[in-house]
Amino acid sequence: MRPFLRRPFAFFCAAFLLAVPLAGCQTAEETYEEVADLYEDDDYLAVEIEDTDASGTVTGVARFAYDAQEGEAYVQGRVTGLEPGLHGFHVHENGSCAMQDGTPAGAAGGHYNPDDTPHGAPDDDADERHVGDFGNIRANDEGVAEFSFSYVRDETDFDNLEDRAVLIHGGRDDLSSQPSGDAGARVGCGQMTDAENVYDGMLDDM
Ligand SMILES: [Cu+2]
Repeated sequence: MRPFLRRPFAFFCAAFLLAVPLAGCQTAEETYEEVADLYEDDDYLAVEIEDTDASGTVTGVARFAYDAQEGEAYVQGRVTGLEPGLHGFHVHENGSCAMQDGTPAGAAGGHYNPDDTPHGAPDDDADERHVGDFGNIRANDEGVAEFSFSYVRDETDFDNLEDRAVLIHGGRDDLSSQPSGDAGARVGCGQMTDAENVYDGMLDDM
């Protein structure tokens, strides 16, 4: 499954369901239910995103579930207080958002990259991207990013995301520059934890 296909298609179908009898929508609705199931119990990871410079502008929540059937990590989230446009979105090595050497969230370290592979796009082959590469999220004109996507990940790699930091950057990840996509400052950060530690109820309607 490629990013941004699964859920937006369900939205599309919902919007047109009343006007046009679309035979293909049955499948999309089933897929929607499948994804919702991933978040039914607390057996997934979640993160509360906070501003790294304590200005209080960037806040949000994201959750990561593993779809064993598809072999994919499924991600949903909502982050506000961003500049409009694309923002690099990664899992970094260390579960700390502390300032280090004058760098906000510097203590998070580099991208989570257990296999010592180059930085890449999140849907690149495993030897051409970091486990922590989740690409970009897009903020609208109001600075709100709502996202829902999935990427192929090994289940062990997924489990190892726990207790690491989820970072949102001020700029766009170009998905190729080494070692981290030239995505700019670390503007939002949070520690990946058990879902039961994070209130993510606002994502249930996504
Ligand atoms: Cu990053």
